[in-house]
Amino acid sequence: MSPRILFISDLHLEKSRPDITNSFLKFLKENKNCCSALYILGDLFEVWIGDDATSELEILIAESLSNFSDNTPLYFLHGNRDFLIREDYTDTCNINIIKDHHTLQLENEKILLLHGDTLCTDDRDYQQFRTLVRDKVWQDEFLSKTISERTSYATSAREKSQAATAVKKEYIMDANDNAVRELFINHNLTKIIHGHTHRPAVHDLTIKRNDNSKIKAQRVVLGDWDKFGWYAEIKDGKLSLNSFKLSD
Ligand code: LP5
Ligand code: MN
Repeated sequence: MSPRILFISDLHLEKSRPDITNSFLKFLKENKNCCSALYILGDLFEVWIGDDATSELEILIAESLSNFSDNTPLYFLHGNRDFLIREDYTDTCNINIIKDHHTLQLENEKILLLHGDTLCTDDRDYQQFRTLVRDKVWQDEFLSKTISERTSYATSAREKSQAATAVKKEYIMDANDNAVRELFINHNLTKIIHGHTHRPAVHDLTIKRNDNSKIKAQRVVLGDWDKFGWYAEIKDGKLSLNSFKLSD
């Protein structure tokens, strides 16, 4: 049997959205034992302030992922909301952390997996913020604060982000065409899967190499789970993007 591999991102799980949590638990139940791997490409949680700040929701998700992983390997790469997830938590989920920009080697091809925020190169303010918060020294210092201090920082960061994104031009918050092209060329592959932009789509592209030769390529963008849940699937060697209505 050819492998069936699933990809999801941007669930933004949070206490105030039990519909998303329930739909995710159902998704895990339905796909347990009938796929060969599940990749979570970032922003599984709405906000993550440290592995020591887990409560009921995070524990429930860890148990459900660990249960799913009995027969199926699970992989996670960081998003811009949950980049502080570390092994203390993922060990309890039995999920493997992979690097953002992970090359998945299949029998006949390679697929690049990423969260997608690194492609938004026109968003200078965000890229500056990203560089700051991905720095290990900054992270260790942040994680040494009390949970209550970290909660207020995160709340303030969310408010600032919401204010900033409300007035940013749409194209600034989307993947930059040149960054996409460079990714295909530098990694020498023809398929990438990412989330983050909340613009679910399958982009069929023609990429012009530096020697002017052309290659056909595909960029699959996962959607955020809000009214619908989204997943990409590789089945019988074909890559597709799928959605379903969230349950209550
Ligand atoms: O997340 P989203 O979809 O709203 O927008 C993103 C980019 N914003 C972010 C910021 C996160 O939402 C903040 C929450 C992180 C949770 C982690 C908690 C621990 C860290 C606490 C940090 C102090 O990623 C947004 C992009 C958009 O995607 C589209 O790509 O545009 O980028 C911004 O909005 C960046 C702003 O332009 C500038 C940065 C605002 C944050 C400033 C933090 C200041 C800290 C406050 C301390 C008092
Ligand atoms: Mn994101």
